[in-house]
Amino acid sequence: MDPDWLPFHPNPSKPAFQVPAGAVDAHCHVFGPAAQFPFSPERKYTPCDASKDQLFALRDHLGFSRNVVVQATCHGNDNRAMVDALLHSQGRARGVASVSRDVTDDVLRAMHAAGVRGVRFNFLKRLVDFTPKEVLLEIAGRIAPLGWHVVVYFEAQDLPELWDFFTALPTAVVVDHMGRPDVTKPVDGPGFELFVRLLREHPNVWSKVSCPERLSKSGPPAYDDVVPFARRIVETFPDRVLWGTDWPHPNLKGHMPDDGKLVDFLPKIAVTPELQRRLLVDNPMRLYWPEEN
Ligand code: 0GY
Repeated sequence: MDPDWLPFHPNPSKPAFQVPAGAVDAHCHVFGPAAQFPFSPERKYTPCDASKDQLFALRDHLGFSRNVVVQATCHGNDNRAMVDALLHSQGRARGVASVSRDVTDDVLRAMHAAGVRGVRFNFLKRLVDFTPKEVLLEIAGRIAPLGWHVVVYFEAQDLPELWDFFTALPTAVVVDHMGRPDVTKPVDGPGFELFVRLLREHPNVWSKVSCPERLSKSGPPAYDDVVPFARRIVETFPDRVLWGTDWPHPNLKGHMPDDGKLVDFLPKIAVTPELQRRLLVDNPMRLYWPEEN
């Protein structure tokens, strides 16, 4: 099937910003190759193939040391492509899986051995069909004893309805892309304030400050309208923020970012070497490679 979104940038620039030694790209994906790892029949979009070798080449090109490979909806609950990437990473990749309530303990243990450290719950109606909250809570209860966390992806307008569910989760909770704020609204307005309150009142909640290319209305390469939002989260919660490229930028309409320019966005949202080290090294290492701390 032809891809129904843009192909990833064929030749990303070399970033001007040099990431600190040991930096982790904590949100990226692998897709297919479809001939080996077919996409889910229930998927809402069909991506391009984006292989582990291409991901590892990008990691090296951008100056990163490690990856966190996040299961995306186009592969459903079939985690084989992601796990295959972890197994071929020489310990330099960890993963976040999607599972159903009938996943067996043996499968969870095998994924743990491969490097999986979390499950992802996706609440975007354009990406997934509805799963009852009690099913998700049951899954969270199953993965908690493994020391895993839950990654959640939702849109800002759904936070009030999801609040009680998120705050009942028994694990660390990592929010994708700052809960997708409306960046045309004030950074200190009620919408984003609610998200800040979630992190302030719940020390187990973390945020990825990634994906300016999805959130921006002012557009590339500066993504200026996203800066105050990401900067506020980085400076208020410096020990609970993560960043990732989101390569290969699935399901992105409009423009395809140059990954080198995305890396050059980093010093605008983490403005000191100390904040940059926490965001790119200390925090992801604590969550995904705690045994090395
Ligand atoms: C992302 C964003 C998107 C896609 C998915 O799992 C997915 O399919 O997360 C999106 O469409 O906003 O983080 O990869």
